[in-house]
Amino acid sequence: TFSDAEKAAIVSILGKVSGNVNALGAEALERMFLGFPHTKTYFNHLNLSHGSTDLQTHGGKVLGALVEAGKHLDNLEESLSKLSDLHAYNLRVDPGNFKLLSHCILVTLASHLPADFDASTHAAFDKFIAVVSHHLTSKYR
Ligand code: ZNH
Repeated sequence: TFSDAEKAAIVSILGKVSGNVNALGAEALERMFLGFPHTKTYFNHLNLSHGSTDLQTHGGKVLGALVEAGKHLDNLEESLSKLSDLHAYNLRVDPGNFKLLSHCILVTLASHLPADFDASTHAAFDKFIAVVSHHLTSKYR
């Protein structure tokens, strides 16, 4: 659970992300695919080259899901339940990959919003992505 200060920091960052989810999401994915090439194996059916529509669309879905999650900070488990089913039962993404994508999202947002990413905002946003990732990987058997 999040403190009031953490909630304020998370909501503030997401407010600045929400108008630009495709581009920021594509950048985060591109950082993941370049830094950790094995993560590309889940996306054989997409065009992962720089600037592709697929990268923009999928990146927008991932960051859009975070923006949506930010509206349910007191109720993340339930609000992420469908997405959790998808990742656990259908996509079967190795849970270790969530740490890699989380890192790349954090770096992307920090580099685009440098004035916002003081240490406490960094910590709050890192915690937020970790909690989301926890819920998305909680149904694996
Ligand atoms: Zn994921 C999908 C989110 C992580 C892989 N995803 C997805 C979607 C979303 C997401 C929203 C869409 C769904 C629908 O359509 O319905 N993810 C997410 C988030 C996260 C994630 C939020 C964190 C934080 N994923 C992840 C990882 C991976 C993945 C880590 C690997 C590496 N996903 C995926 C896939 C898919 C998805 C493969 C499918 C795609 C297509 O389109 O096909």
